[in-house]
Amino acid sequence: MMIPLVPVPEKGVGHSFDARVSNVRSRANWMRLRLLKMIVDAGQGHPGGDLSATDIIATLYFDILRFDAARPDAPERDRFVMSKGHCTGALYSALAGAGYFPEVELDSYLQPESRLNGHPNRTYLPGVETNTGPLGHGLPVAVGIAIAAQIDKTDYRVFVLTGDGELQEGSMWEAAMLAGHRGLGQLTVIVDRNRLQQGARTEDTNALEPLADKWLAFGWDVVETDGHNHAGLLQVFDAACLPRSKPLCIIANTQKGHGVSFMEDQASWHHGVPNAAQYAQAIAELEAEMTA
Ligand SMILES: Cc1ncc(C[n+]2csc(CCOP(=O)(O)OP(=O)(O)O)c2C)c(N)n1
Ligand SMILES: [Mg+2]
Repeated sequence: MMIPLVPVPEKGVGHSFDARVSNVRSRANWMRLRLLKMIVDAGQGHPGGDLSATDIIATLYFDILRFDAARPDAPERDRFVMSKGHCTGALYSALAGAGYFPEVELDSYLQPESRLNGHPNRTYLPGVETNTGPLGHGLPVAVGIAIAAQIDKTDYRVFVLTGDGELQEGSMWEAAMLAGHRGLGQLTVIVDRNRLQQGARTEDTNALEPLADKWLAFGWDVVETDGHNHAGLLQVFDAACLPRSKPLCIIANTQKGHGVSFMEDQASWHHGVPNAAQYAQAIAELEAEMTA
């Protein structure tokens, strides 16, 4: 099945707020359809975490981030680091939609010799900032990138998307402490707060709460938002792009599997592949969402 790119206005600047919301909404819906097809075709994937992150990533790639897909190494580009590197369905569909490589290449997801590995690899694929997949690596690298920006007095921004289960890695807090100490105002972390990790709830496994207080104690600003509300995400990201003297943590309250009813808030869909009937239901639900 070919899922066409929805014709939408170009990125945020110069468009009304309503047009920006509508653009991100269309793109997120397209990403959901596209990443589910990738997972079904590949016979494997992480649909739960892909779908919880989709609205955040769509807002960044199709409105907020400044980049030129034809020049993926342009020094002035904003950086996006996918610290929750297992969610490549969401990342690759956004990169293809943003023009980093042809959409048709998404069909090679997880196939032998494909550039579209289960975990993103910057040496293979344009647009991938750093290799991730082992949890706890993306934020430390992003802090290094933001320190370089601070030293070089350049104005690019660094955005990092982390899972909430990923915050059980000690390396994340070591990096957070340094970012607070250095006052890395160009750095923004978004926590995909879906409250599930691989097989269980975060709070039953190794509780994170009070999560906002932890970031505050490490010298960060913190804001909480609904990670599926495109208008709210745009407002929070617009504010995040203003000059700051501290790093910012956005706790985005999300739902694993969001947008596909039988996957929502189910640990069992961390991994998983819909069967034919489930896939048909998922497509029907997502298409209905766009015509609602
Ligand atoms: C260091 C490390 N340990 C274990 C894993 C296996 N693993 C992949 S995803 C995952 C759960 C991650 O949960 P979370 O960060 O909350 O991601 P999300 O809910 O967004 O999928 C685990 C344990 C890994 N990739 N890296
Ligand atoms: Mg999680």
